[in-house]
Amino acid sequence: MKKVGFIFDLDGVIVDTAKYHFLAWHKLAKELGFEFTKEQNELFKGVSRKRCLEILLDIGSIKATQEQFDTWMVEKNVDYLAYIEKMDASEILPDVPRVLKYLKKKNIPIALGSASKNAKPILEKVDLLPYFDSIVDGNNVTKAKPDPEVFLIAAKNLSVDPSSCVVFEDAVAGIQAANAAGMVSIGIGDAEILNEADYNFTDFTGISDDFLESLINKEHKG
Ligand code: B16
Ligand code: MG
Repeated sequence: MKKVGFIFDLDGVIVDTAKYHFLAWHKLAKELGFEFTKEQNELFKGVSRKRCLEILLDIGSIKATQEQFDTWMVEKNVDYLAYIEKMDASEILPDVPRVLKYLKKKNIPIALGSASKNAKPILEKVDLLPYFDSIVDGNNVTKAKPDPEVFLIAAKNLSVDPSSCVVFEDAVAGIQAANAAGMVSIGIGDAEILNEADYNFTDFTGISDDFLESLINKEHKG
């Protein structure tokens, strides 16, 4: 049987850290004198920290010196880290552990492919780190999603051909990155928004063992 690999995004797929990112960005915006809304926070999903700050400053029509920019990047992350400090396994999204356990039992290699530079401590906090054979995150990439780099590095680390990898993603840019890598893309969330995905599910409760089995045995892309 051809070896397959499974790659998971973090925020919006394994845990909902978007709410903590929002609180930290909202606080910074307030300090800078403007409102940042939950709707605007949607634009930040799957986007790097640096790019998020650029968008935030655009929203507030604020011009920053390099020094201010760097200070605000650090400040936002310090606030975000204070929120994730309190995270535990109760914050794992529904049925994610069942899917990870199923794949582990079948000895399927598993990687994380996230834009976050805080991915490892978050997985540690929620007790899921042992499931992952490779962690590829914002510290390992030079190009952000929709560039396929993050998933291609994950495939390489798992020693699996990209066309035999399956990616779970909640962001449009993430689905585009998986498709660009030639991988099977599975959208988690709104199917209308993630309409470029090969398959769509609202969350992992809809992903049956039979479906996982079909992905494991399927002739993949390529
Ligand atoms: P950090 P993902 C992304 O996570 C978030 O969706 C995005 O909102 C955040 O800006 C980005 O990580 C960077 O996070 O500030 O922790 O490095 O969806 O790629 O897992
Ligand atoms: Mg995400």
